[in-house]
Formats: sequence, structure tokens, C-alpha cells
Amino acid sequence: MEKATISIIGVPLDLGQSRRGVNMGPSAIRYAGAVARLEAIGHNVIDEGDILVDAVERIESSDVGLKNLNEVIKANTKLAEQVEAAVTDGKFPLVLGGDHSIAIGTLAGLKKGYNNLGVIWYDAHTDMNTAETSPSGNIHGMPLAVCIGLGHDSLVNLHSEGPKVKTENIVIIGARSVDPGERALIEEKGIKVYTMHEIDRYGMSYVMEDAIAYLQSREVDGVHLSLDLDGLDPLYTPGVGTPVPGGISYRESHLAMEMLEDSGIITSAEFVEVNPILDEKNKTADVAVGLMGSLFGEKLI
Ligand code: EXY
Ligand code: MN
Ligand code: MN
Ligand code: MN
Repeated sequence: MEKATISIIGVPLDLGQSRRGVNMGPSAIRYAGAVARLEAIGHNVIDEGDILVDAVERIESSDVGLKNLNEVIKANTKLAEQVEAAVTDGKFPLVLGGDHSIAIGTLAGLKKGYNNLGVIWYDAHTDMNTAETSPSGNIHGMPLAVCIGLGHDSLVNLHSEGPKVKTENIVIIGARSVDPGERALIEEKGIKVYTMHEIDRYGMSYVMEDAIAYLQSREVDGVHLSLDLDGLDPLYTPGVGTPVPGGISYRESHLAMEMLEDSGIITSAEFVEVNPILDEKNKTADVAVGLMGSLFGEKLI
């Protein structure tokens, strides 16, 4: 990856899900040395600090069954503005979560900067529920549906009207916990998904080669990497709110990041769902920072 000016934006939001602690994800990732790690590779890093998230007591489902809807909207609106500003200034937005609902703000902020944005969704989950299909009412299980225009109006139209990403420009990697409503939607929209079956069967090298070639064939003018640390096996990233066994290994994840770096297609990234309260020491944040190193060009030799 060319030497970049990386704009780090922290989003201490845990209201898109039900387990406290993931709002401390940005601090845990900073504590794991994210800034120094990226500077050591030669990048110019500007830590813009954290989006201000109201410290509200938990407010259960709003009238539409979406938990903490207003707070999630507020935080994501601020995030979208900051991401948009970073792109306008020619910086690489690196967003630190916080639960995965923050992808709503990130993708909204990216929209104006790209005509044909691609998305790689690295996750145990497909995050494609709506209020109607969600088993939990947690908005962190909905961002990928929202970004293609499905879900509550205030989320779909956040920061700008309508969908933020075309369904054919989305690639999901690592899925292994998918709800019935999400399966139906993925089938209906024909979204490209490499589940753990494909990764086991063909190997991460093939999956990444195929995914990168697919996005290049879509002639995307940028690719956003939305990396949910629960995409890895909980053996490596135990500090996440919705762990799912049988996940992607540590080395497979570094290979994926190394191949993305080599391809040069990634133009923005977010690392989400790090929950230090559920972690073993700061293991999950350490893994996140290590993966950032590989994504931004750290070489093994
Ligand atoms: N599919 C379940 C739900 O919608 O509640 C679990 C979602 C977990 C979402 C995490 C962020 O990836
Ligand atoms: Mn997720
Ligand atoms: Mn916009
Ligand atoms: Mn997940």
C-alpha cells in the first residue's frame, strides 16, 4: 500500500447491541499500539479522537423494535460527517468500533467520495437483518441491510438519501451464523458470500484471489473493508460480543490482509466489535492491531 495519511476515528458505541464494553473498543485498540504500528510502516497517522456518544442508560426497543435507535442515529450521523471530511481531505479513514452498527455511518460518509464503492464484510455474521427479521432488535445485526437500502428510513437515509452500496459490489467472508431472514435476503439479492465452508474447502488464498478479482471485475473505484473481529475464531479473538466457534484462523486472517494490501484495492477500513471487558487481557485488540499492520503493508521479512 502506498504511504498514506491515515485518519483514525474512534466510535465508542455499544448501543447497537446488548453487551456493555464494546464502547471501550477504540481505547483498547489504541492501547494495543495502533498509531505507532502504522507509523512504523511509514504512514502518516492522524488520530482524530472519538466521536462523542451520549452516555445514556440503556433504552430498550423503541416503538419500531430497534434498540437505542435515536442514539445509534446520532452517533452514526456524526461519524458519517467525519468520514466524509477525511475522504474529501484525501485521507484514508480508519474507523475503530464500537459495535458493527457504526458501519451505517462509515458507509454513509464514504458515499459521496465514490461512484462505485465495493465492500468486503469480514464477519461471522452477515448483518443483514431488518426490524422485521431481527431476532434481537440489535442494530449491529442490520448495517449491511441498511446500506443496500433495507430497514428503518432514518437509518437508510442517514446523512444522504437512499442506499450507500450496490448489492453486487458486496463480498461477505467468514459467515457461519446467518438468520433465516438474512438467508432469504442474500438468496433474493444474490449477494456474494464465502462462508466458512468455502474457506475450508478452497482455502483463504483462493477465496481472497476470487473476491479481489470479482470486485475488480465490478470496476469499483474503492473498496471498504469492514472487519468484525468475531469473523476470526474465538480462540484468537475472545473479546467480542457474539462469538461463533469454527471461525477464521489467525494466519488465514493475516494472509487475507496481506493479499488485500498487495492488491491495492482497499481505500478505507473499520475494525469493530472489540470488547475488552469480555477479552483475555487485550488479546482481541492486539490481534486487530496486528491485522492492521498486515493491511497497511507490514512485511514478515
Ligand atoms: N444475527 C444476530 C442478530 O441480528 O441479532 C446476531 C448479530 C450479530 C452482529 C455482530 C456484529 O456482527
Ligand atoms: Mn458484524
Ligand atoms: Mn454523504
Ligand atoms: Mn459479527
